[in-house]
Amino acid sequence: MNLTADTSALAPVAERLEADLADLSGYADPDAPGWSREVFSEPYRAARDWVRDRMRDAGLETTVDAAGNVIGRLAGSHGGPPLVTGSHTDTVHGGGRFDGIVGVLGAIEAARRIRETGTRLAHDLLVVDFLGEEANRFGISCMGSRSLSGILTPAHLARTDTTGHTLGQAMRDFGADPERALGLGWDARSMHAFVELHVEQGPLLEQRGVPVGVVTAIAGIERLLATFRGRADHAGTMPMAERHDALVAAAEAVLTIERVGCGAPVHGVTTTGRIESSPGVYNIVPEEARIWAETRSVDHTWLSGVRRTLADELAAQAARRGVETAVEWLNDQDPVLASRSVQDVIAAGADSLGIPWAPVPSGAGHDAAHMAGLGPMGMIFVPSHGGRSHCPEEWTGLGHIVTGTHLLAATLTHLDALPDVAA
Ligand code: HGY
Ligand code: MN
Ligand code: MN
Repeated sequence: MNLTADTSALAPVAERLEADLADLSGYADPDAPGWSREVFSEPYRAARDWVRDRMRDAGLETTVDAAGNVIGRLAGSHGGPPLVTGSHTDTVHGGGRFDGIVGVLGAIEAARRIRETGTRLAHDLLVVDFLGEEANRFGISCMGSRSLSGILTPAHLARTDTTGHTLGQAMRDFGADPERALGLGWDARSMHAFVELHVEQGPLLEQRGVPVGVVTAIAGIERLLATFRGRADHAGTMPMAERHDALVAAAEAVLTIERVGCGAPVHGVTTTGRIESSPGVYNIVPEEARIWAETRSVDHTWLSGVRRTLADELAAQAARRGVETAVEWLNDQDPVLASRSVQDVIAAGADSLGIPWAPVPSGAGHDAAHMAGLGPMGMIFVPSHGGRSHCPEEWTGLGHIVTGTHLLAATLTHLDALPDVAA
């Protein structure tokens, strides 16, 4: 791919990026571990006010849409379908300082460098801090990008947390307009292209000693709630062979879920995140148990196969113990391929800047997966130390963030120069 623009001048101002990362990390829940900034929390609200100010300082015209997405716009010379970049600033409970944050602050710095170098883009550039990317207490992830891609539904808004509060109420309390958010969907192909900078959240780049990943696909996510119904009995008198122990059946299922998750051809994982049983006392054989699990893969066929395998095996294993099962599935998202064209532009941009790169799948979900419905999508990964993420130990060195931000600015400039970007 022959790129025209010389993008070496778009290198970020490392000290400014470092200061932004430190400032944003300061908006965290003092009573929670790590750098917790969960969606709808007060630290999250304050952080987004700060992000909006940073966008303004960068010369972006800022708005907050009905879904609560904070959007900064750098006007292009001839408008048309915008170039879009961005990520999220909410964290998981006990999260770190880089997941999502690198993509928002990197995008703001890229926009600053494009302006400061007098680089005139043809297309408008939109920098987005998407509302609530992380799976929240309502069980819904990527609320802001779902709204923009037209897949936020009334059923999503009606989902309740353990207190009976609905997602719609939480969005309203936060200042969003959930009913209008349902109709916010942009038209398909309404973007020139979308590129998200993100930390890898896995070990591949660091293990290979490569500073940049060009994402090939984003994993699909299927979640399940399995309920096991056995029989309560006296724990001291009922012989072992005559029990219908729901918790043992659930524990066996957890090991089956782990076994089934091994051996995927490209990328596939399974995780049981939670187990509960009742009545939950020493001297009664557990009558009921529940497990919450998920399976992910970039491979649609493998993912569908795992659903069938788990449904069959969990029921058969429990039945051998005289325990009934019910498995509810929730599709969080399907696997999404990154645009070949955008991957090629990222790779060519890296080559022109002398940045080594490698193609990598994303086992993590991202707003990019939903934005792919609106135009050609690509992602740039930078390494996560030890592959750790969704924990206070999450770490990505400033050098990697500077490299990724430079490549983001270059990629946006190269994409802008293309009359059209193939999906
Ligand atoms: O769960 C995920 O993959 C993402 O971090 N929300
Ligand atoms: Mn993320
Ligand atoms: Mn995350």
